Amino acid sequence: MEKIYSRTKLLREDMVSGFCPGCMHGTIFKMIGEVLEELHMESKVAMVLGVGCCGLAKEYVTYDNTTCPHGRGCATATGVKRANPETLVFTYQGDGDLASIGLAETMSAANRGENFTVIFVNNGIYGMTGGQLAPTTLVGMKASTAPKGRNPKEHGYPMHVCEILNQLTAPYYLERCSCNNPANTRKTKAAIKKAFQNQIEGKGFSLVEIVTSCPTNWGLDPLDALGFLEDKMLKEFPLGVIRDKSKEEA
Ligand SMILES: Cc1ncc(C[n+]2csc(CCOP(=O)(O)OP(=O)(O)O)c2C)c(N)n1
Repeated sequence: MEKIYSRTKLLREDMVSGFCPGCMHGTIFKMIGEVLEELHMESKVAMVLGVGCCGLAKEYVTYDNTTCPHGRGCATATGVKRANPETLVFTYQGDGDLASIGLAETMSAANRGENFTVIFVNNGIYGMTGGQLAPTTLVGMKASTAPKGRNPKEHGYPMHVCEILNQLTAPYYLERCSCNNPANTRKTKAAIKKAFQNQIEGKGFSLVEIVTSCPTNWGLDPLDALGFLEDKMLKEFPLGVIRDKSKEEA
């Protein structure tokens, strides 16, 4: 019989997923592992982890990684990449990490066009610490720090990271994806691969935003959370390529 699928070797075999039902981190780690194998970068990669559920990736992967203080992913990745230009460096960060406490680091690294990749997992909430309001929380969406829902007068509006970074000159590639269905999951994998290839070719800063669900902190079961993601999150955060400088070069 023809073998049509092999599990990526870049995920530990002795670990069982500890993520909540309906969480999409496991799917994303799997795709990252597959892409690294397809690009033959298994031994030439360094992942820089944010703090939060995202940071739990270190428990599951077999490749080099480091965790940095909350929000400092892009600052740390700048150092790792500049010191090791041949290494494929990427950050893996949540919305609280990247867009709240780490906004300055993210903007500054993007503005400098640093040659690394950012995987930005947007679940609209602070996951690990119990569902506090994040910069990406939707208007009206409840959070533990906004029990009546996000009120723009008090909390401002959801922040669109890709669109904000698109105001800068330097970023090379910005795409927003999701893992809500198989077709979009495949597109996410293609976006991650493209972002890594850009880095290998020395093109500069790429960011792939992945809109995901957090059933536990949204207070929904996994299926309802998927419905919320599709009906509400993807309306606020429409999927697609926001910038691709390779198209301008062509
Ligand atoms: C300097 C600092 N401030 C606050 C915290 C507490 N903290 C840990 S994880 C987290 C939120 C993470 O949320 P997010 O980045 O959205 O990631 P997720 O858990 O949703 O993947 C916070 C505030 C910390 N560890 N360090």
